[in-house]
Amino acid sequence: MRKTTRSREIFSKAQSYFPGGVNSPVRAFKSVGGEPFIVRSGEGPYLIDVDGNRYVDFINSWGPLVLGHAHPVVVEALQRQLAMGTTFGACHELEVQLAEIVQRLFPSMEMMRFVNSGTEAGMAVIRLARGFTKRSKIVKFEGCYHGHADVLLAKAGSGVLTLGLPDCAGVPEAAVSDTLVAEFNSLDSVERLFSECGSEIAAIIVEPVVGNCCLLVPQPGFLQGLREISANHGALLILDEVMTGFRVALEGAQGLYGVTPDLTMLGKVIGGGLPVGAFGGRTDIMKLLAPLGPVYQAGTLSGNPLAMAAGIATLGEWMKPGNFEKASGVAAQLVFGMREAASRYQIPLQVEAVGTMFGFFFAHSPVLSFRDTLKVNKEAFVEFFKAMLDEGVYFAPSAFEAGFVCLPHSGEAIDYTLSKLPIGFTAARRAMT
Ligand code: KE4
Repeated sequence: MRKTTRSREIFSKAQSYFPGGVNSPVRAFKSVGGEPFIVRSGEGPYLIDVDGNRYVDFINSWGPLVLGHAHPVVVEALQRQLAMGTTFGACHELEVQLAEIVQRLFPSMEMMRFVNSGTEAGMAVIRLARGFTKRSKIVKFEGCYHGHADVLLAKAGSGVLTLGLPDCAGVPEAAVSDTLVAEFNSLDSVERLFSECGSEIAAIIVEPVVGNCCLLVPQPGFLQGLREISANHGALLILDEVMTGFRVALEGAQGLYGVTPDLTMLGKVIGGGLPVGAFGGRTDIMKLLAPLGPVYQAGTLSGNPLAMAAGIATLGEWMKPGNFEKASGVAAQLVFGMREAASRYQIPLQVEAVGTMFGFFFAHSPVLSFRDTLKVNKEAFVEFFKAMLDEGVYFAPSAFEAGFVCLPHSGEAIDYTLSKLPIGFTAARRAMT
C-alpha cells in the first residue's frame, strides 16, 4: 500500500488556500475519488511524490512534456537563458527562432503570435475570426474544450465535463448566445447549423482529434467536410491543436489528415513545460491584429525568452529523426498490450492511439462522439485508475482525458506498465459485475 502521510498533510493545507486544494480542477481527483498525491519531482517518464512513491506518468503535465520530465537538453537551455534574464517585454531573437521551427511544421501559420496559454490563444482566434468576417456566431463541438474563455465554455469537455457541469455557472447567456454546438463526427449537425444561419457564422473551431472527452478520432472525411462547409459559407476553419500539435504527428492533425485551416491554436509542447500558447494562420487575417490592424490582443510575458528557450530545446530534440516514431511506437505498444489484456479478462475496452496521444473507454462499441462517451462504464474506469495508481502507474484522473506518451517511456517504463495491466483489469472487472 502506498504511503501517503506527507501528501495528505500538504493537501490538507492546500485546501485552505485553493478551492478544492488545486490550481486546476481536474487535478483534484474529484471524478476518481480519494486525494491527489503531491509531486516532489519528475525524472524522465516518472513522477516522484513527497512520500517517495514513484509513478509512471502518462499525463506529461497534460501533454507538453514530449521529452519527459527534466530532460537535460531543456534544463541546460533554461539554465543558459536564466543567466541572461527571463523576460524583457521587448523583442528577442528566440521568438523568431521558435517561430521558424513552428512555421516549418505548420506552414498554414503564415504569421503567428505567442501567448501564455491555450485559453489566451482561443480567446484571440475567436476575436480575430469575428473581426475578419464581421460575423459573430461560432460553431464548436460537444466535448471539445478550447480553454475557459466565456464564449467557448458552452458544453465544454475536459474539466467542465469531468465535473459534470455541462454549462458553466458565471457565464452570462449573452456570452454564449452566439456559440452554436454541433456533434463531433457529424457533418449533418454542422450542415444544419449553417443552413439555419450560415451567413452569420464567423468560424468553426474544433479539436481535430478530441482529447478533452478522452479520445475521439475524426472519421474519414469529417475534417475535410468541415473545410468545405466553412469555405462554402465564407466562414473560417480554426483547428485547436493545443493538444494535437506535435503529438498526433510532428506536423499536427492538419499535417496528418491533410486539412489546411485558416487559423491554428497551439500550446503545451511549444513551451516545453513553460507557459506558452500560440495562434496563427493566413497573413490577410493575422494582419488585422494590433499594431497593424483594429483587433487588439496583448500579453506581458508573451514570447518571453525563457519559455522560448524551453520550446526551442524541446522541439529541436523531438524533431530529431526517429524520436517521434519511437514514442509513437511506445503508444502502439500500450494500445496492443491493453487490448490483449482486456480480451484475456473479457473486459469490453475501446483503446486507440493517434501518434503519441492515446485514450481508452470501458465500453462495448467504438466511441465516436460526445454522446457515445456518456454510455461508457465510468465505475470500471475508476477502479482501473485506482488499482494502477497503487501499482505506480498514473493515468489521467478522469475518464474524459487523453493520455500521453513521452520519449523515455520506452523500455523499462512501458514494460512495467504492461506487467501491471492484469491487476488493473481485475479491479475494473469487479466494478462491472
Ligand atoms: P490552457 O489554457 O490550459 O493552456 O489550454 C487550454 C486548452 C485549449 N485547447 C485544448 C485542446 C486543450 O486541451 C486545452 C487544455 N487542456 C487541459 C487538459 N485537457 C489542460 C489541463 C487542465 O485544464 O488542468
